[in-house]
Amino acid sequence: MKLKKVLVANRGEIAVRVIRACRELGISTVAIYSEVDRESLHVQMADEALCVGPPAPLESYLNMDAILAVARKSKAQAIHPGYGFLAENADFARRCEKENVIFIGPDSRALALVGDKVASRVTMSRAGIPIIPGMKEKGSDIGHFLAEAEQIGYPVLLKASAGGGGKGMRVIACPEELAQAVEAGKREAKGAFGDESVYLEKYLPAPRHIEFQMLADKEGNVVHLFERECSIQRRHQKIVEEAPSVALDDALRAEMGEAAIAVIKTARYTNAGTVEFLMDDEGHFYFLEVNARLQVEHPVTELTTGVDLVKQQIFIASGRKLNFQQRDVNRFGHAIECRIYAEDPTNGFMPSSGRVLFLREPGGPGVRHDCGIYSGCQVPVHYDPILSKVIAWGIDREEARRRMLSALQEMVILGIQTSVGFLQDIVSQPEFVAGNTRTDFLEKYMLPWKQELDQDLLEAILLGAAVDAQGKSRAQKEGLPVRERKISPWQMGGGWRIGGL
Ligand code: MV4
Repeated sequence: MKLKKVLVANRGEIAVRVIRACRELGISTVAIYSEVDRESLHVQMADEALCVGPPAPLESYLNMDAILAVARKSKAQAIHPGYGFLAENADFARRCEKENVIFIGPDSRALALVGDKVASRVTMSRAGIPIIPGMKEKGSDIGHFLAEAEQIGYPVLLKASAGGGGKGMRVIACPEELAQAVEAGKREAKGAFGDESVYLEKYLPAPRHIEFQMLADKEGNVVHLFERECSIQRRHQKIVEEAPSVALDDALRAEMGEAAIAVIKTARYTNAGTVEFLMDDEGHFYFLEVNARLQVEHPVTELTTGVDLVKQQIFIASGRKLNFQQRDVNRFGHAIECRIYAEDPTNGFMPSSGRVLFLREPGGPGVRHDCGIYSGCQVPVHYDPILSKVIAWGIDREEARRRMLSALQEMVILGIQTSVGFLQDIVSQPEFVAGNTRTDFLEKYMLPWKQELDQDLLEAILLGAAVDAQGKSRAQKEGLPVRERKISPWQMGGGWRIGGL
């Protein structure tokens, strides 16, 4: 079936990314937005846009009734959920199935299976896929946990079965710590996922996080598009990702790729997905979980394989067979992605919000900028603070890294705090240059962090302040009110509106 209209159930840079893919395919798009996102970039870029509610995510981007009502009203045939929000929600996928709207993602059955960590550990282990040693059922009473921990061997890691992304995780070093950790973990899991089931795994110190990008059509054809390494994370938020991983050779890559295909086939999973593994320094790898969505870091795979993942998602959802096989998939060069967050790395990564007074986007050979903001836009406090992603491609890792550094140096965002300076420092670290990117990278080499005020940065700040002051004094001279929203060319540059919006 050829899709004519797709509802994009997300905001920010990923909504923009999906809208672009649709436009390229001649599919018209319907954006949804909350009351604070009326002027957001994704709203401006879509063909139609409808408000789904107040700023709180539960009342807007997570509001299934409102979103499905927009789908009906706009006659959209399919919904692309992006990442986060409803992307991995089996109930939402089921509701779409009931209402005959295509959910661009796996079906509700596959979503429910991969969303249950214990169930997928059992399923994958039966299929011969290596899993981290540990429990294959949800823990019951404290005696049960104690016996299992004894068998696994301390330290153990407590995880939420409904979780993912590290929420509710606790390292337990000895039996004395167990009871309290289990109680706290259950409470946290209940609060975060509405499900208090927890279980224990062997704790692996400082593993590498390696994930395989997968595509599976509805006829059972499955391919992998090689791996990404995403070991540089802060509180389970990835910050820098790359492809390929420096830790794999071709033999290990092929072996893990085979295992990843087996995971997807075992789960009878369709559409785009990611199979996550943890790997220790001896090259032992273990299946961790399936991420049932388009991932934030998908562009590093796109730049190294040439496959447009969003277009593939749309093709698969419309029932098309994959038009290439595993042997047709090639890798070329190296890609690195840095996530630009609205947060203050000098102040505990406090989220920053407000008006973007000025944006200069990075460019040049091999540089891609997936961006959800513009000069003059408002960054609300209510959502994930990701503003944009800079992705650099090079013939090898060092060329990609230098292009990344250059791109981050070009980039200017005035008006809010961002992670741009912090990222410049990460990709300049000797340990990053050497590829020593374990999950403990940030705490080991980067924290606490202070911005070094070099001459260029100082000049940029002074220029910004001067221009702002000039705008204010002119406003005063001309008898205009000096408002809280400061008058400056930065703001005027972005203060335009598209007619009708
Ligand atoms: C682990 C682990 C060590 N041992 N499991 C973090 C997020 C979630 N998806 C799984 N995570 C981990 N699971 C065992 N048995 C360490 C982590 C982990 C981690 C994994 C990948 C990247 C960054 C990380 C940071 C802290 C902990």
